[in-house]
Amino acid sequence: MRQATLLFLIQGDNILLAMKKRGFGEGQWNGVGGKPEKGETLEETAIRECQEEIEVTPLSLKHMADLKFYFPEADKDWNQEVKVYICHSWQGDPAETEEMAPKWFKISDIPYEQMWEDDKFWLPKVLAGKFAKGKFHFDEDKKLTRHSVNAE
Ligand code: 6U4
Repeated sequence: MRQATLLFLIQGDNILLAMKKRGFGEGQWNGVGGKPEKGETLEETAIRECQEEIEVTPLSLKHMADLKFYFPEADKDWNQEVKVYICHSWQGDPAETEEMAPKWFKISDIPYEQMWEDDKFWLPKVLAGKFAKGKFHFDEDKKLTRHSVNAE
């Protein structure tokens, strides 16, 4: 299964989400991230994708979740195992790029209805400081059909 990263900047009671302007998850708010390049560790991927997508360089990463996403059309290579990181210190100010448009939200006001449907099941746990492990199955319309989440 292919691997990918997802990273959220956190500042006090605020979380940085970014609107995906193209590609997988287009039109939804999410963290920043993507697939590793050859020879890269996943932490390096998380840092590079953050630089590329919102022009911010993370200075510290905390690994907070391991999520597996399954889609029915295996040939499309959408199935992925995603490592989620949060970041409390970084260099640079979030800026819009071709791929993503960043925006700060109150943690109490996260727009779950405009995000991947799985997010509401695991992101609150991560934001409460728990490490989450989850499996999520989607149908052809990218609707969630079943899931399981463990958090400790
Ligand atoms: P490229 O090759 O850059 O065009 P792109 O279509 O931008 O690919 P990719 O694979 O780089 O997408 O990144 C997908 C991003 O979406 C990763 O950060 C992981 C994240 N992601 C995938 N499925 C998700 C899901 N169900 N819930 C979620 N994030 C998901 O919150």
